[in-house]
Amino acid sequence: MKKILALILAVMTMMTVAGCSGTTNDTSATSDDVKVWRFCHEESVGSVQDQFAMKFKELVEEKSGGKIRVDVYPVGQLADGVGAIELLRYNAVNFAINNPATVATIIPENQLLMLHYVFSDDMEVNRKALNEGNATKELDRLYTEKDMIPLNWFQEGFQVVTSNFPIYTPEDMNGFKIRVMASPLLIAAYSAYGCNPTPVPYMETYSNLQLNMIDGQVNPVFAIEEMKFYEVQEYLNFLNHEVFIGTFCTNPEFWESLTEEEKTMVMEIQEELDQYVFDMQNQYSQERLEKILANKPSIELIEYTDEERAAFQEKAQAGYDYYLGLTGEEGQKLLNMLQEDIAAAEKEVNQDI
Ligand code: 6CS
Repeated sequence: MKKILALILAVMTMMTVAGCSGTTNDTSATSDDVKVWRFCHEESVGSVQDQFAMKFKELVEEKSGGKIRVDVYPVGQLADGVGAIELLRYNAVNFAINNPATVATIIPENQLLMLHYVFSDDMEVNRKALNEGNATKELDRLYTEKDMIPLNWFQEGFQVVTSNFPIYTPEDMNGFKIRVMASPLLIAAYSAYGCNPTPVPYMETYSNLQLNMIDGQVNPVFAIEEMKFYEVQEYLNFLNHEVFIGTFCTNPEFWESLTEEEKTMVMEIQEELDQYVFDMQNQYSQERLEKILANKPSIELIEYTDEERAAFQEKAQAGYDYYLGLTGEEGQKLLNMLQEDIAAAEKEVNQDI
């Protein structure tokens, strides 16, 4: 608790020194009566999360006729992924994008979204399941109980394993020291392939790879490009086993302080952003891969046949057992819901074709 208060105090001081408003959604916050909303995320400038935040800023400022200003804090400037959750819950920031790993210790059930091979290979299907399904609605409820309100669940691309040796079978991963985000489920899931999963902060991953403290890591293509992980890795292994999910959140204290008009504006903007971020992650997955190949033509891409993937899928079952052991009935209910959501979305998308 003391640590959280110290973090919040440090951040508030930093924002005041930087000339930002002192209190949230407070019209007296700036001399010209402009309300200031604060938005933080952990990714680089120009990343998927950053583009989302900057578009949100543009739309809020435009639609409010300049009455609201959005200050975006990227690159974990205010706090790393886990720290940013506390800033959001205590309303030191008003909006944040987080991911299931950063919330894992607060809401273990949400690790459902990192189970291997739980999602479809078709991003449109996943989008429908995340937007319209019951599993995210149930997660919304669990998040709200913990002082976070999810406004949008979106994909940032498939997770890709990078390494200095080719990975064709789970056996090739034996003893592989892979950097993962700090989630107990991810540790269990990668251990099931024989890996030695090691949590390392995002911003320290490049230097850990460079110094051979770790052998590889896992992230979407756009992140592998912008964080330069490819410079110190030889293989991109496209297992398509996990989808990186971003959660755009606010908190109840801030939300309740908004007028009905402001709430409606935010909800309309998040709907617009849903299409925007979907198109962007699609475009980034292609463009950033081309950039990696242009900068490092020697890098090898490994793709898998259904049969080769089946060997990984079989091992991935241990991750499900771990998840269900950890979360019990609530976890089982959520898993059933997500699988039904994906099956229903698959049906709908295929009917549309
Ligand atoms: O791997 C990570 O820790 C980070 N990856 C991405 C794509 N976004 C933020 C996150 O913390």
